[in-house]
Amino acid sequence: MSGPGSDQPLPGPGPVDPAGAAAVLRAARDVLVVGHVRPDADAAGSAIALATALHRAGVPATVSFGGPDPVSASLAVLDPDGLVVPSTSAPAAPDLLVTCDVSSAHRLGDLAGRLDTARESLAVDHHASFTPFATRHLVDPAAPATVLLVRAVLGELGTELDPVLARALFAGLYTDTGGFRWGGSEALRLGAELVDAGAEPRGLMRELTGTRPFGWLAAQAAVLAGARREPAAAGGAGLVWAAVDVDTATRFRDQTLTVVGQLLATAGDGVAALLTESEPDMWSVSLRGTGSPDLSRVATALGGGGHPAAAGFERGGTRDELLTLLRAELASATG
Ligand SMILES: [Mn+2]
Repeated sequence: MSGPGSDQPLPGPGPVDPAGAAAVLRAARDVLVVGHVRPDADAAGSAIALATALHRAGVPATVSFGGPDPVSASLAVLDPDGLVVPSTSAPAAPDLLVTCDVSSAHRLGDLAGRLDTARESLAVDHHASFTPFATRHLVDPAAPATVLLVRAVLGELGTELDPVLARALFAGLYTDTGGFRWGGSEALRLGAELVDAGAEPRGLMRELTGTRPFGWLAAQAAVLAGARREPAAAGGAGLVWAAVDVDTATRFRDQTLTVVGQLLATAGDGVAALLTESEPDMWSVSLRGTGSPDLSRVATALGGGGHPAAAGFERGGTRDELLTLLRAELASATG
C-alpha cells in the first residue's frame, strides 16, 4: 500500500480528505478499527474492509465493536482473516484508532476510552449528526454509506480490491442504500465495481441475512401482532411501533431489526419505530420514515443519531416511558 504518493505529509488535526486519511493510515504502526455498537453491515463492512487491507499490507490490524454485546456470529461471513475480536480483547493502547460509521464517541460503547489511550485517532463517517471526537475526521454526509469513504481511502492507499474486500464493502453498500433504493448512480457504480471484484450479491446477502432460525417465525408473529398504530402521532403523519422484549431480543439478536422494515411498509407517510429491549429496561430504538420529519433530529434529541429517514437511539427506562419521549420528540419535530 506504499508506493507513489506515499510521501504525502501528515495532515493537521480536524477534517481530512481521503488522501489525508490514507497518509494517517500509512504512518500507523498498528491499527484498531472500531465500528459502532450493535454494528450494522455498514459499520462492520467498513471496519473489516479497512482492517483487512491493512493486515494484507503487513500492518497489524484488529477490528472490534463496543460491548457489552458479544460479537455477532454473522460478522464472520465478512471476516475470513479473523480480525474481529471482542471488545474485552481489543488492544488497550493502539497506535492509531480508526472509527467507522460512528457518529459520536458515545456510539463506541465500552471502547470509547481508546480515544484517550490511542496515540492518534481518525473517524470515518457519513452521518449528518456526526459530532467530532477524533484527532482527525473524514466525514461526508452526502455519502450514502461509510463504505464509499473507505473505498476512496483504499484507492488512495493503492489497495487492489479482492473478493474479501469487495464482499465487506458490498454488504455495507447494499444495506445502507436500502438495496440501492437510494444512493443514486454513485452507489450503483461502486456496486458494479465490487461485483466485478468478486462480491456475489445473491450468495453474500443470503449468508448475511437470508437465513433465519425456524423459531423466529413464531417470535416474529408475536412481535408483529403486538404492533400498534397511532394516526395522530408525528403531527398527523402517524406512528407504527412494535416492541421486542428482552427474552426474544436475546434469542434472536440478529433477526429482530428486519421487523422495522415491515412496520415501515404499513406506516404510509408516517414513522416506524421498533423498540428492542437489549437488557431489562434498556432499549435500542430503531426509527424509519420518509425523511420528514427528520428522524436524525429526533434520535439526536434522545441521545442517538442517524439519517433523516433512518435513525436510532439507546436509552434506559420502561417501554411506555420511551414511547412517551418518542411521541413528544416526533410532535416537536413536526410542530
Ligand atoms: Mn452507515
